[in-house]
Amino acid sequence: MKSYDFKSIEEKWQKVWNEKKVARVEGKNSSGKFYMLMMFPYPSGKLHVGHGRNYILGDAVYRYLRMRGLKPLNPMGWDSFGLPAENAAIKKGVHPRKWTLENIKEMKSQFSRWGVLYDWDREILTCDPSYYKWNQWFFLKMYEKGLAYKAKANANWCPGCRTVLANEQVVNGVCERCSTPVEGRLLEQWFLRITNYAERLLEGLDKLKQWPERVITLQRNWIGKSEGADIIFEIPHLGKKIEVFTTRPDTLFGATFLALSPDHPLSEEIVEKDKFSELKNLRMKKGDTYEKMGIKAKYTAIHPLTGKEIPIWIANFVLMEYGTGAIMSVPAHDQRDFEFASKYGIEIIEVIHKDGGFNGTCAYDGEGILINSSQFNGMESERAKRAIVEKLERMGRGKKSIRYKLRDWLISRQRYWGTPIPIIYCEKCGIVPEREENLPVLLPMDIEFKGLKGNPLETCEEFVNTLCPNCKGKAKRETDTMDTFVDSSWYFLRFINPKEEKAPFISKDVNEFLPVDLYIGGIEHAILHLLYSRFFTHVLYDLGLVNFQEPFQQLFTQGMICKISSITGKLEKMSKSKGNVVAPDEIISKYGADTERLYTLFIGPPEKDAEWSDQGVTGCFRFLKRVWDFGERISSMERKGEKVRDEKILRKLHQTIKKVTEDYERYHFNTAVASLMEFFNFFEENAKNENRAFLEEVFAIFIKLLYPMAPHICEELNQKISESEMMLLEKAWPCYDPQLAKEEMVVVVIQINGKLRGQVKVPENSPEDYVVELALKEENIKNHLAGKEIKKKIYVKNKILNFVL
Ligand code: ANZ
Ligand code: ZN
Repeated sequence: MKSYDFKSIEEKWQKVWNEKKVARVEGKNSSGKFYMLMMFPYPSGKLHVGHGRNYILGDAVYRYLRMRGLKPLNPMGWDSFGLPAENAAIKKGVHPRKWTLENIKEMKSQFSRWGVLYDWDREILTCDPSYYKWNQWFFLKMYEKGLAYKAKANANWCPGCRTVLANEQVVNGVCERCSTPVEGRLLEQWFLRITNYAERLLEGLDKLKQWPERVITLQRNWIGKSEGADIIFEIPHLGKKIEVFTTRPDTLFGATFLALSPDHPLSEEIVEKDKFSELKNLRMKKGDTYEKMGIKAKYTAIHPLTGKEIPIWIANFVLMEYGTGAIMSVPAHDQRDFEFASKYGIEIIEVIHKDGGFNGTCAYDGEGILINSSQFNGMESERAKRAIVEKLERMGRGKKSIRYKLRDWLISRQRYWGTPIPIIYCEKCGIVPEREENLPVLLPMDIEFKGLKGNPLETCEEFVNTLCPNCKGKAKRETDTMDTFVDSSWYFLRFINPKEEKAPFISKDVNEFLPVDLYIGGIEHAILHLLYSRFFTHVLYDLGLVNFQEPFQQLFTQGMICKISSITGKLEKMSKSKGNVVAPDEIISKYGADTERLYTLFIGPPEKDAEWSDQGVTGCFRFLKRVWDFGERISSMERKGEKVRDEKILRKLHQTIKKVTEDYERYHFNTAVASLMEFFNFFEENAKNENRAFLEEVFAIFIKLLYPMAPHICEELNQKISESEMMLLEKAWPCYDPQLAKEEMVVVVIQINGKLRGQVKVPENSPEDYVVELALKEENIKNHLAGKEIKKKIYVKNKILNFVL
């Protein structure tokens, strides 16, 4: 008997799959289209087993769908612009392109060693001019439509690196790279007007029935729609008005002061000159993480309904980015206002009454009956909101208003390794978009990186100096590059026509293939990437380039793999920086890729985080070895006599087909593995008869069920025992006989402290959880357990469940 030589088996099949290009899809497939997609990776270097989860899961789905008769489009590419490449370049002096291409080569070979299949003929590279040209083209289209614009915005500026940092690159107020204190700077930057699409992006969420609820909620909160009113307060001494946004116009009579953001355009006009340094200080300490602080203004405002004078404050908890950057403060009914008013001794008036409501120690922010509100007294909050806004509207002092938390998308990066923004500044004509026929605006390659500071494009004469497309006069190019989220906002469209030179894609083809039927990726992309991709698709719909508005029909987000960190000693997401990385190469050379794949799928429910265990790996290896040995045993048996069926094994087999099929349909690979292991144990134990024909029949089905998860070993065994040349990938998924798959029902008696209290009827071999769940629904059991604590549960399969109190 040959022993399980995973190394040569895996190499052999990987070669076959590669050479035959088994995952290639040309045009629309006759068996119906199915587009599945794994979020494409950033080529950061070697992948670890945590990354593997995504790709292995996707590959198991892919192979399963193949056996169900589909030939999904399953492409792969590289999200290959971005900061790590540039940082590596500055540190080591290698060009970002070189660094990136080397990583891609390594990662591609890792994919191959995992045995994951993609249509590599469609591979795309976002850092390639043939790709980023279309980022520029989309930018120009959006510019034409007023969806791309330039404005001043606050940015984190590191004087050390002479560059803008993303929020996550600022650690405790200093630059994560050079530790220089980061400054706030107003810079001219480019934005995409995603806020124009806030309502549509919100409405679109209702149509995404096959997205995880959690992601829908995250997106909804991110867009953050609030309905309320804009109310105008006059400042007579200044002859100006301040507009506030509130969701609670019903509390208007409780507004005892106005609070303005330190960044509010009127802030400098309304504070005394000698308070300017204090104001500056407030600007550095904005938001909820700081203690509430304020400066009293020298002017007062007039309450629109009472006509009373109320003070104006500059307050650090009011943000310029939301609403109007100014609020009416109602300390009795808003906790932040309450804390601020308490600190500075400002008047507090209760206007919403409710039993257990405002009691003077903290704000009551619920609804209730209006008091201290003149003619509105006695009204319910809901009605009062409408009545007060109507009154303000009649007076011209306010109006209904809807606000969103969503901000426009700041796409400017003062960085090299990204798509140049195709804009030219002409001495005569001002801002001029580059002409379409001049695209792509190429990123210059000839740059010295070692020890570099700031954006090298700024000092690259050949890049910056250009001629105006309009007047042919002297002009300079924009040196900002685009956020890399632009690249990933439409790559799923490019996969349809990856080599098209005249357009980003061909609409007719894209409309046939999209939306993506199944999108698999990490929950960390729940907000930005998915929102930006949805935004892009809505815009392309409006441009008439695609005929659908939502790009991803079904979304599956897998959990992360964690391991105890050698640095923090805690269970952490697997990552290089935590010192808890397991390299696939190690596992593959010791046990083979099929073992890694099987274990990765067995590790737990795929949507949940899971802890990597070395014992789990060896367990899976031993299982595959036994499967191999069994296959060897069958293939060494003689074919003689008639097929003799074993009813018991057949029943179990068909139950397993049913169970595993259902698991695959829901991507519950972990329970599919468990069922297959259980079946195999049963099969081994009961396969006493030496009838090859029957054993072979059962085993052939078993390896089909195992195949999507452990494809190499199964292909090899299939070739060994079956007479046809057909690969498993091409074979059909097994069907079960419903009669045989029907599970026997058994009665489990329920005891409490050893006394018989009831019974439940359940399928044979039901797991404990399920039986407990049913038992707890029985009236009699509920009564006996009421108010008592279950100390222990004793479960004897198919017989007894005993609750010990
Ligand atoms: C008066 C009021 C009374 C408020 C009350 C709340 C309770 P959401 O739901 O998040 O939209 N607000 C408005 N703009 C703000 C800004 N730029 N910075 C900080 N706070 C701001 O919340 C809207 C509420 O948050 C608004 O309604 C306003 O306070 C505050 F009993 O106005 B409210
Ligand atoms: Zn010009």
